[in-house]
Amino acid sequence: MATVAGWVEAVREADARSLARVLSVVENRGPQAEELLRALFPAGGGATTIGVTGAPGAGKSTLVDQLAREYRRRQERVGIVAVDPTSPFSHGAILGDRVRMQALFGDPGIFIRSMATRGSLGGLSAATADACAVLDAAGFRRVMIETVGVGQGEIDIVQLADVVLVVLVPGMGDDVQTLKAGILEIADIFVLNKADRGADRLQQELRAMLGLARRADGWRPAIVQTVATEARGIAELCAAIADFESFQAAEDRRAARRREQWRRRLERLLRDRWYEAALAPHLPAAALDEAADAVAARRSDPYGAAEALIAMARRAAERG
Ligand SMILES: Nc1nc2c(ncn2[C@@H]2O[C@H](COP(=O)(O)OP(=O)(O)OP(=O)(O)O)[C@@H](O)[C@H]2O)c(=O)[nH]1
Ligand SMILES: [Mg+2]
Repeated sequence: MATVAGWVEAVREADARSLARVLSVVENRGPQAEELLRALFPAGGGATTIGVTGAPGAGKSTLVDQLAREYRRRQERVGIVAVDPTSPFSHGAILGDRVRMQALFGDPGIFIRSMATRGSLGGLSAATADACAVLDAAGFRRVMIETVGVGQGEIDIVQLADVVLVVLVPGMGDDVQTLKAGILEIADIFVLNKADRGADRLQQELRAMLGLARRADGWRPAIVQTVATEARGIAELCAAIADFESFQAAEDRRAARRREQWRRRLERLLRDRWYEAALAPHLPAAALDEAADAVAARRSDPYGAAEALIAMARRAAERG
């Protein structure tokens, strides 16, 4: 079955073991991965991709678990991609046990994939996007992505998700003042989890801060309090997600957001491809190292070094 046509068939049938194998092909970036993704692409686009990000330990996995179960109760098929760039060893523990058990014990409406941490964050984010594309093509109507909001992670989720949930926790250094500027802007919905510790003050502060900002699309991010461990606030969170989906459905906002996401991803793809096709083959293996040495020793500056490398590659290409 190790042909692309076979893989495509397996994705259509969406049985867990075949899906896992297909995702490994994609994740390992094997020679068939691109062909496979191209073959699957036309079947995608039907999923609502929900990104869940927040600080380590905020309760993201517990929330994803609860949301998944709520969507299952509503007969929606749920795919979950858990990205954990910080701890490659905790794969078994990434998701809450309940939904994992439900998947293990044969509910074909739930599929869970943990992304291994290999290579760069950039590579990881491409692999995550591709994993979501596979689950989308496999007919999961809700595809949830859990990422820890460190470094670039939370920004990448914006490039991928139709809906972004930012999970905050009261009294965990998540004071609104200390929130990184970027994270306020990416949230379509704020989830104040661990509300059993009292989240009213955080909610007030957040609301005050959001009142000052105005999003380009006019959406006012919802704020929902949850106690994920007790399934409290989950129905409200589903309702908030549905509200945002209705908002996006109007005036083709979702299409506009996706267009913008694809434009950026295409740009990145073009940059990579151009570098690989037009530049890298024409540079001697040592050229980049030598240039890095020179910049580190301050014998040249990075901009000059980049220009020099491009000129070197051009000359080599002209010589054929
Ligand atoms: N008191 C309280 N504890 C919670 C709540 N939600 C989750 N927790 C606990 O917080 C801890 C972390 O929960 P996780 O769901 O693993 O958090 P996470 O954000 O996925 O963590 P990482 O993936 O490691 O970043 C666990 O011990 C949960 O039981 C909540 O609403 N209230
Ligand atoms: Mg987690």
